[in-house]
Amino acid sequence: MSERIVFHIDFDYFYAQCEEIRDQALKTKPVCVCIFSDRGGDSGAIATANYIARKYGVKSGMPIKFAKSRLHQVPAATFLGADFPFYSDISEKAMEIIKDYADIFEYVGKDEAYLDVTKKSEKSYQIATHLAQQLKNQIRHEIKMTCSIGVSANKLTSKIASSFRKPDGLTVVEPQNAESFLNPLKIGDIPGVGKITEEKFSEMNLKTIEDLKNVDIFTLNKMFGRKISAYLYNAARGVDDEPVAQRAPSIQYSRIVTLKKDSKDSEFLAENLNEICDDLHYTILQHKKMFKSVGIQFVQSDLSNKTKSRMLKNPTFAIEDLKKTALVLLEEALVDQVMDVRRLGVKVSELSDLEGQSSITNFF
Ligand code: DGT
Ligand code: CA
Ligand code: CA
Repeated sequence: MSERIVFHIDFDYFYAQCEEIRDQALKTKPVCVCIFSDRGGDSGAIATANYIARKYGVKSGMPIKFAKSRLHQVPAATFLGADFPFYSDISEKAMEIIKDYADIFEYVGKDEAYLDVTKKSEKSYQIATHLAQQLKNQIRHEIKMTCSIGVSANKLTSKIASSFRKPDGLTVVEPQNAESFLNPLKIGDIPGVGKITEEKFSEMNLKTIEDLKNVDIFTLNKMFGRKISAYLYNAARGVDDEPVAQRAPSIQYSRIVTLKKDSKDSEFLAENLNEICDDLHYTILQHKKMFKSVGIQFVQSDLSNKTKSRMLKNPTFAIEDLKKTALVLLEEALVDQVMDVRRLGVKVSELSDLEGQSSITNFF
């Protein structure tokens, strides 16, 4: 494969940073985003935490109770329930910006993507570095978010590079520096190498990627089989031919609001729903989209979620279709509603472009 330049971009402490974007006052406090289980109280796990909370030892996946005890001496520490529609919204806005920087854009997940920028950078690391800096700046200005970018000749090295300096990092590894960049890193820094594999190497007194390079391919084969050992052998040398494959997120637009009061009154909720639909419809038109699926979401008084959605017969951009469907879903959802609703959301998905529709008759 001829020389490429590839970015890996990863948003910093993503869910927690989204909460900081919504409420700037959180920026100076430890913030933990929690996924509460339905058992109530503090049962559940930490999805992520900002870097202030991490200083106190809070980690993704940790029980909420542990995180609270680590932070018990910090009155400002804030624990928030995860608000996935809001994080998706921010992710979509950021991805819209990012994809314009790529020759080939590969969406990996809500906070992560690969970009092949070989053409856009004219194969120059100087131009590529400038491009990455520009991208970071644009995301900072328009989304108010920091991210970390790794730049190298392949996906593997760029992925390692993006997590090399976090948050707000930019790590450029030119091909001639790839091995010296990788050598001192831990074997566990190679994507896909988990705790168990790392432990196996550790028992052989192998810790760094440089140590791994001293293991011959036959030994690796015996330990892991052909496929994995080939991957490890190449990874340790910064070799990876995997192409950046065009992949777009399945886009949806959503709005969610916290109601003035917790309620399950259908008239009150319908009024709010109406406003949310107006707001959401504005976004749909702005992006010149049609939708085929409509959903509503309740965040209930205990922060648990309830969702309902419906597929329409045909794609539409009509606000009447949006409002009518959302209202039907609301009425259905309220039939057996026990708890009050704290937050109310509407989303549309199965989107298609309004432009480029072959015939106007499709609309009517
Ligand atoms: P970082 O290290 O600055 O990239 O921090 P994050 O929080 O962005 O970490 P990352 O990139 O591994 O994960 C992106 C998001 O995925 C994160 O904000 C929350 C979610 N997530 C990560 N780990 C877990 C986990 O163990 N459980 C759950 N439920 N969600 C997780
Ligand atoms: Ca991240
Ligand atoms: Ca990530």
